[in-house]
Amino acid sequence: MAANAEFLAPQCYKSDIKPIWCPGCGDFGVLSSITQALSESGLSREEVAVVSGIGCSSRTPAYLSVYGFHAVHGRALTVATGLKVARPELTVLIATGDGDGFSIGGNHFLHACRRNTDLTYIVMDNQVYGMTKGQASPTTDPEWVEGKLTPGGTGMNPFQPLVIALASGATFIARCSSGDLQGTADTITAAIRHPGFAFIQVLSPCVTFRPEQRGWRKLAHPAPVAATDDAAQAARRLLTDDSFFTGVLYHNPHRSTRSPEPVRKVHVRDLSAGFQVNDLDLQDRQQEPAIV
Ligand SMILES: Cc1ncc(C[n+]2csc(CCOP(=O)(O)OP(=O)(O)O)c2C)c(N)n1
Ligand code: SF4
Ligand SMILES: [Mg+2]
Repeated sequence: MAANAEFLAPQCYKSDIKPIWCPGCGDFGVLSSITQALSESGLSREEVAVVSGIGCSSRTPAYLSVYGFHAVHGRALTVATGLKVARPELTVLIATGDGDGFSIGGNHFLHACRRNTDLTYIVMDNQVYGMTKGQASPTTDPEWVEGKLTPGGTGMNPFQPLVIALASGATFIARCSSGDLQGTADTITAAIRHPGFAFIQVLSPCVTFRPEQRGWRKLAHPAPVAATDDAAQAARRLLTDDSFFTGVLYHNPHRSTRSPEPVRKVHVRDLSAGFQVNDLDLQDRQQEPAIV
């Protein structure tokens, strides 16, 4: 807990807005785990920002009383990275979904892992686009035939977010189940403490478009071995696990994050000096043909 920090109960991090998620949606559990983790971390509301993209899961910032930013689809990580660089003293979390994070935002995922900026990236994975009413996402099983746009299944190899995070350079990789409130809260707390890019895939059922996912709660089970800091060992484990191992699966505290340079405060009137046109520029311009 930060020195002199006043203890805030999990409930204090919730806003007055009532979630409009479908009854039984896994995202309720993730919201509770986030507030529990913020309370356990002893952070004041002013010390935290939660950024999202677009989707049911991306509604999360509205339900919290910390700083929030609802970015455009697929761009949560870009906004969060910029925020962390400009305000390094803030604890920045990203709460988003598999469509937002791995499809339209997939490119940013790779480079956020490479940069290893000190962020906590929580992806509520329900293997579907919930908000737009049930299309396949990158993590969807290729044989799922209920998708509105893919009646014969996608036939495509599912995206493996944990393996991709490892290959791209993330230094903290975990999987949780939204049904395990305390386990997810503990993992988020550990991710907040980790000084680098922490990625958490939370299996969070979409009970409306993937009702069979209600069974995930029972399938999820703690990984039988502790987290490793050996990338080759982690790769072998991630490629062979049953997709329901939970807990921190890879943790490398040795690769340091690059701390952003302190932001230089420049007065607006001093900025104009950089834009002054000198005599040489003017002479060049006079010789340029006019553009009509
Ligand atoms: C540029 C753009 N393209 C498409 C959309 C439509 N859209 C809104 S949410 C969404 C998918 C969200 O899926 P996911 O991130 O998995 O969130 P979920 O609703 O499942 O939690 C899409 C395609 C959009 N809002 N903006
Ligand atoms: S559509 Fe699915 S993901 Fe969206 S709120 Fe309903 S259950 Fe949750
Ligand atoms: Mg989704």
